[in-house]
Amino acid sequence: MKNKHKRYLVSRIGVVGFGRTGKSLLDFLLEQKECEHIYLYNDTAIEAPEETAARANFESRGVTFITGVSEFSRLEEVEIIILSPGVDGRKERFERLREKGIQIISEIEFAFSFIEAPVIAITGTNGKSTTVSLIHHFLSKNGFNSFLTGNIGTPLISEVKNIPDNAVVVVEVSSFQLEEIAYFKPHIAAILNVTPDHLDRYKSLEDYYMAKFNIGKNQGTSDYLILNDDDPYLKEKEKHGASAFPGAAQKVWFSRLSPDLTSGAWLEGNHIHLRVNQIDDVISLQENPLRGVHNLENLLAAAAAARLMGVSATGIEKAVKDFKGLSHRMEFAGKIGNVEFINDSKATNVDAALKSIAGIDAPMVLILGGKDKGGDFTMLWQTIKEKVDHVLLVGAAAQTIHRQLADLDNGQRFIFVPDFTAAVAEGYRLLEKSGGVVLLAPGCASFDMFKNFEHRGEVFKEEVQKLKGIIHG
Ligand code: UMA
Ligand code: ADP
Repeated sequence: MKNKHKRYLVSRIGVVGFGRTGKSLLDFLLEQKECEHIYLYNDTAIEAPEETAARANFESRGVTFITGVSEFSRLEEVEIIILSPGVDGRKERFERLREKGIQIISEIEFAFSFIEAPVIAITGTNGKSTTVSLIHHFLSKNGFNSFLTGNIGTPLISEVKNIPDNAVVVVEVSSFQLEEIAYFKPHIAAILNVTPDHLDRYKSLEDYYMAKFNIGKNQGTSDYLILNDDDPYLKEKEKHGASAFPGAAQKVWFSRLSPDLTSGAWLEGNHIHLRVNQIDDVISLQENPLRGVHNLENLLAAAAAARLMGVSATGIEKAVKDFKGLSHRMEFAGKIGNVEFINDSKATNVDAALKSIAGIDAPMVLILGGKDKGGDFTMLWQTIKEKVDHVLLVGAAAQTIHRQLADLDNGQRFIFVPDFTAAVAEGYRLLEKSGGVVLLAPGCASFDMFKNFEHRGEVFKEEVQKLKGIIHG
């Protein structure tokens, strides 16, 4: 680990947010022993027993805690503030701090200043976790020392001290993490897609997309930016020529739908055709274990990134075969008779749900609903009409979704269910005779009924197993 710039280890530093990111930042700063005063600010009081224990531990090591919005102005005492991703640094209260000369950066910006190894950074509305996991797998299986971190669950800063210069860092980055970057410069970056999401945080879609485009802003001509040729917004941007995407990286386009790309990565039947740096390669997907059309897009982007990093096409092809899909993404959740249950709890926005539905060809019952993030459910209208026999509506957004899709309802397609026990039982009942798939692709966040999307997926799987027990005795 090096400190390339030395710029961020100042005497008085502030960390905002006492979640995974905040705690990892505090650990790191304390180990460095370079900052004289370390402050932790959190909007809400820290009260849960495991949290108070963590707080006491950090306090005993010299961290000053500031909690409660009324105490926010005490952050004026610091020189630099590092934000957790969940904290919106464009709010007026942070603007006021900037006006006083305080620099505000995100955790990935801070962490990056200690990394010498090449960084592969992946963003996009959907498919980030799957794609970074694929890249990490392709690299690891082919002799690279790969580190998988970021929004997928482990803050980059928590890995920094373990990353030797000869490693490769594969980092999933969200738009939140990209908002406050200054020098963050991945060697290979990708924008997988941009579709509406997080409209509870962004004023407009353009705002949200621009945060994602930040990923390439510091890239130079020897770096690469991988982009989705099938994404209407990205394609439209491309028409603006050199100014379309910030930064100077070489663009590598991938496409599931256009076999006529002249370079980049595209699908030819059951193969990926790669043409990067004028070299052609073909990768067979004959033994691709991943379900769903969207995963073909993730495979195209991941194969391009791994190839650019120097993994051979044969190496990628071998690695595809034994990739274990991630939990809660098109995950097989059980089978009762001829009814299969699929857990895509991570489909937390409308476009993800759309892709999940599109990937299934069987009589289908869809479980939709949860905490609404401002999504436009009318986008599902056509696909539901074509592919879904019944929609089970659950959770806080159930009425909103029903209102938006009411035209589709001939009185039979939509059914309100109170919880996941009822959803699983009803899904089974509806398909018992014909056979088919009960798909959990909620198109919403989980926080109305669950701790997170993992919790929701686990409950779904448990309910399937319970029902199986009841039916098979
Ligand atoms: N807090 C404030 N003020 C605020 C917001 C939050 O004080 O305005 C405090 C909360 O009280 C809490 C802490 O900040 O104590 C939580 O910080 P956080 O929300 O940034 O959560 P972390 O635990 O640090 O997790 C973050 C990411 N969370 C978010 O982006 C919301 C995790 O992504 C990520 O895995 C983790 O860092 C490690 O990098 C989760 C996520 O939902 C999975 N991401 C979104 C997504 O994937 O759609 C972007
Ligand atoms: P992210 O980390 O961006 O949330 P994941 O790989 O965890 O992405 O996938 C989340 C959900 O998004 C999946 O459950 C699936 O429904 C959907 N999805 C995955 N890849 C794509 C893609 N390339 N395009 C659209 N939807 C996708």
